[in-house]
Amino acid sequence: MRGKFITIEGTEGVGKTTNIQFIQNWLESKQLAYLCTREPGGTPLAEQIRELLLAPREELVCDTAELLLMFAGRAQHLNQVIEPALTEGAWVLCDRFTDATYAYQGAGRGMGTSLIAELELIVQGSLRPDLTLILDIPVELGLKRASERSDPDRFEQEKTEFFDLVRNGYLDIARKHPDRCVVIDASQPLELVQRELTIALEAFWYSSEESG
Ligand code: Z5A
Repeated sequence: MRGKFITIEGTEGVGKTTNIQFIQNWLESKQLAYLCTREPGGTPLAEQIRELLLAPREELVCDTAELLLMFAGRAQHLNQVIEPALTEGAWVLCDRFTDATYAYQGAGRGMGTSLIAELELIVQGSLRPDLTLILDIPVELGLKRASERSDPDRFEQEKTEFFDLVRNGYLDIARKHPDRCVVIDASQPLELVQRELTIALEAFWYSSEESG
């Protein structure tokens, strides 16, 4: 049976990395074969594209170049890693996917949705995540958490207004796709965030067991 595709999303400092380990423990508790991966990245070539995208640089990166690099990495990642794993029956847990493109490039950079939707169709065909966990946090709190962690990459150097647009972009996606998106208040203490994650994962697990 084909595996399930779970993505985790959110703006800066929402705690994706922290909670991915928790989700991996949940997948193990269900004795599911799974693969954990990330975007941009996930294959040697796509990881090189990630380095190009995240490195702070003096040259201005134009929005279209940024968008195409995101989808170039995604095409490789899907072809080499995600599709083969799902076909073999493994569950795939991916740290960011195309919703990040709608939120960061579409809403944050102001590129809109139509070009992204075209590229999504070319690169992914009908493939979409089965479950998307959106960790939501007020932008100021997320930036504070992220700043205590490491030197800012090219995206983290953006202004608060950019991340407000990104956050609204994610909330729009959740409104448009309530069938697969669950928004979790990530400003809560970690135990409460993880309790909500467990509820969402268990509900998804039972519905996928029922549907076969
Ligand atoms: N990007 C894009 O533009 N378009 C695309 O299509 C894709 C990506 C796919 C790299 O992503 C960049 O690529 C990203 C968008 C862009 N922009 N940036 N920057 P990334 O996912 O690799 O980078 P990231 O957003 O910085 O993710 P991260 O490293 O996973 O960080 P995080 O979500 O903030 O997670 P964290 O390190 O677990 O948490 C941050 C801190 O908060 C840490 O000290 C935790 O201990 C703390 N924390 C976490 N949860 C809590 C709670 N509940 N309470 C208190 N403290 C907490």
